[in-house]
Amino acid sequence: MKFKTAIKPYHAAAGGLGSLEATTRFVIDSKNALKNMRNLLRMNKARGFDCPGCAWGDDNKSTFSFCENGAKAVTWEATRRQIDATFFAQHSVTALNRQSDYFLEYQGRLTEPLRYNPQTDHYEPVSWDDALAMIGEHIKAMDNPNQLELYTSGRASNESSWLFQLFGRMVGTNNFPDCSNMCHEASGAGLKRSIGVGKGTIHLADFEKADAIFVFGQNPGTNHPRMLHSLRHAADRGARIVTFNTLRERGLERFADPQKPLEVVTPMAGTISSAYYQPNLGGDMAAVRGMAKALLETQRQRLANGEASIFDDAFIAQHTHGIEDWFAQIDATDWQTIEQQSGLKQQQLREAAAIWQNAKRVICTWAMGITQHKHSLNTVREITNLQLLGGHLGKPGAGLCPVRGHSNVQGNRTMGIDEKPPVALLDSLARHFNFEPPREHGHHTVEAISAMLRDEVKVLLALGGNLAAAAPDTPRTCEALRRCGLTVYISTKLNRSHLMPGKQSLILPTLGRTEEDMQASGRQFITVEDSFSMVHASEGIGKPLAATQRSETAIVAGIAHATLGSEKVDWLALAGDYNLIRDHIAATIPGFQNFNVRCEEPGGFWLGNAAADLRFNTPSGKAEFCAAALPLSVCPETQAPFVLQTLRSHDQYNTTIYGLDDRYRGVYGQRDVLFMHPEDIRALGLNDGDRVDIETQSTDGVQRRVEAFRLVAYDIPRGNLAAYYPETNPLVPLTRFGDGTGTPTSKSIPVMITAAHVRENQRIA
Ligand SMILES: Nc1nc2c(c(=O)[nH]1)N[C@H]1C(S)=C(S)[C@@H](COP(=O)(O)OP(=O)(O)OC[C@H]3O[C@@H](n4cnc5c(=O)[nH]c(N)nc54)[C@H](O)[C@@H]3O)O[C@H]1N2
Ligand SMILES: Nc1nc2c(c(=O)[nH]1)N[C@H]1C(S)=C(S)[C@@H](COP(=O)(O)OP(=O)(O)OC[C@H]3O[C@@H](n4cnc5c(=O)[nH]c(N)nc54)[C@H](O)[C@@H]3O)O[C@H]1N2
Ligand SMILES: [Mo]
Repeated sequence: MKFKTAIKPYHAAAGGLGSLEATTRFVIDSKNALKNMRNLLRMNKARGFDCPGCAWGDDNKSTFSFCENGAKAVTWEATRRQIDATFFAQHSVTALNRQSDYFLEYQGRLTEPLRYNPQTDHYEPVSWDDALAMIGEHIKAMDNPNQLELYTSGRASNESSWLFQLFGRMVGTNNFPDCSNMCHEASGAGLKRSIGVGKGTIHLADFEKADAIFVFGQNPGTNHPRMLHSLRHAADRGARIVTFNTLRERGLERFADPQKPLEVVTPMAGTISSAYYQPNLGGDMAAVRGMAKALLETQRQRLANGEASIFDDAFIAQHTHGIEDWFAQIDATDWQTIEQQSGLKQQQLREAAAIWQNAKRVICTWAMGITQHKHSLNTVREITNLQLLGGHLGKPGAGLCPVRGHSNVQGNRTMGIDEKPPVALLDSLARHFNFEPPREHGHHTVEAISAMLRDEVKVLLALGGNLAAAAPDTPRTCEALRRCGLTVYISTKLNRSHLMPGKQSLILPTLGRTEEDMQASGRQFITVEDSFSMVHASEGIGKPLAATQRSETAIVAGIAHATLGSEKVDWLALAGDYNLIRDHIAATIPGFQNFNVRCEEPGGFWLGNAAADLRFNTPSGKAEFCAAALPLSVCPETQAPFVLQTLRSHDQYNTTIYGLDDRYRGVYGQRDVLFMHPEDIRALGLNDGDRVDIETQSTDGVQRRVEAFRLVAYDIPRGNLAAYYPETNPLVPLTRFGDGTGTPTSKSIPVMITAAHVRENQRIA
């Protein structure tokens, strides 16, 4: 495949005509244009399927609620291209491994179960019965239940993930590594400690009432495009949008609604951010501390002058604990450290603090720019501190909003995909099913990979996802996967992980969310939970490509039946009627009483959030201020000249690469680029467009290096760099992860840059 490469700064607003053009191009390329147009019209509607893109909520008001990247997700899944045994007979695993991630998924949908043959190095067809029996035998042959790892990627439904955790626990393990371990773990863990629930506290409608919205470390123009509608409406009615982002991101500057014809054809785009700050990578905790310091200074002056308080003193007194310790910590933090770590001037932080102070209702949102650092947990807690100070919790138009990634990643955790399960969950499973679930904590993703490297993993079951490309330290992760006894991938499309087979390996082809799911009792729907704790039904409409594809729920039930039989649970009956699974969920998971009945509610039902009701499940029974000191440095342990973040382009969904453009950043036809400040390029004696090698500054003796990336001069603070994930995952050490989270530090990698000795024409596109 040949692509035309170019670097051309994008001057239009995000959304608009560019977005419509791209949507049309993807729908047509899917080879299924008519069906996909119909799909898009049914998406996120009362009787349709939930968008398999991001976890943003639906307002259920607009009749035409999809975005460009949701359209890509749907058309990518609902393609007519397919691969079967003939394809795998033609291509060995070694040969496929030379292809790009884009090539692998572009080949189309997996349609039949496949088994790896190590003698021939090819995947070969296997019957469902043989595949499931083989998994059951491998699991039964383990000498310890913790030799099993059950990985979940956040697209899996509530029904399939609930069944998956029950199965794992009945085998006897809590080894549930999941994509969330690499994603929003710091949000869950930080919020849990501060306010007693690890979820956001707001409703989608709160965006209509906020006076100020602070957006930390996220790029909604690409990753949550429907969020731009909420931000745009808020900005239009005069709310202040304050952005903290290391990069200048187009979507956070200007946005034209692609669903409003006038905005598409005229320059009617709206400004999003009224203030835009570009902190150093990892500098947000210092930035928020600086805002708090400015506010505390103002407060003291006002009180000395006999003026009114700028804090919500009644809220603080009634609902919080520990503010004095935090104030002492603020006093102990000097402006010099704040400026040095955040990379922002005292004046800028005072300005941001003034916006906060003048707003009656404040929302803070954040994503990976906050959660993928060493000190992420404390950064989430510092943002929470700020919100508590103003009583911005439990009232309309205010609150905390970690913007989740995968469309059901929050639901997976609610269903018990958790390597550190709450005792109450285990107790209720024990009661309801009359068995003794394991009590010791299991492995998170990095621990699971380490266990594989120690040859401790006999069976890896992967409910979706692509560990080989998504996890850090690519060569070591790939080696880890190859060391497993049996790897089992429940997948829609071919990906890198399948090409890193364990000693034995199976690929099980699954239906996607857009497709009709027929079981013994008839047509089924599944449920998902969005970032706002709204649970709703999703029903696929497309005809499956092949009768040999099975639903995720049916596959999990089949594995469980082959391993455990039907003595304690009639797994196959559950797969025959998902209402039965939902009855068990209602009986074992809090908030799901009457689940089946409530699935009928248009737009779904709200799970509730104790903290939003000002009930705090913390040791003090109140919201806890966190008095943590700033980290010693934003990228600890090393003195590297540069800090690199790994992020998403506009044409990708995590490890799924839809295309090679990153329109809003002006990159076309290529992904091996490195964004750098023009002065830094000059200081290295290089030019925009030169090729460089990137090497991680090592603290463990392992060399981590990628080669021949093209320099792109960009609006980014000096000393900070950005490049795309997953191409740069070989640079992310497995051994460096967030304190208290285990999340790889994908947004703060200490690196060195050297000129590459490769000429442009020697490179393969
Ligand atoms: N189309 C599409 N949608 C997606 C995804 C996708 O790949 N494609 N992925 C889904 C998933 S799983 C997730 S988790 C989300 C991810 O959503 P995002 O978090 O928006 O994803 P990233 O591309 O990692 O972007 C990180 C953003 O934070 C900024 N940033 C990085 N480090 C820092 C920092 O230290 N401080 C500050 N202030 N800013 C920083 C970057 O410049 C960038 O704008 O999106 C979900 N939605
Ligand atoms: N360097 C770096 N690494 C990162 C990140 C980063 O920002 N930088 N981000 C991290 C984050 S936030 C996340 S969430 C993880 C993502 O990690 P994963 O969730 O493991 O990866 P995905 O790329 O989302 O998984 C894509 C695969 O899922 C399968 N799939 C797609 N749809 C379905 C479905 O409906 N059912 C099933 N069973 N399978 C399906 C397809 O086969 C596809 O190839 O990556 C993390 N890794
Ligand atoms: Mo994520």
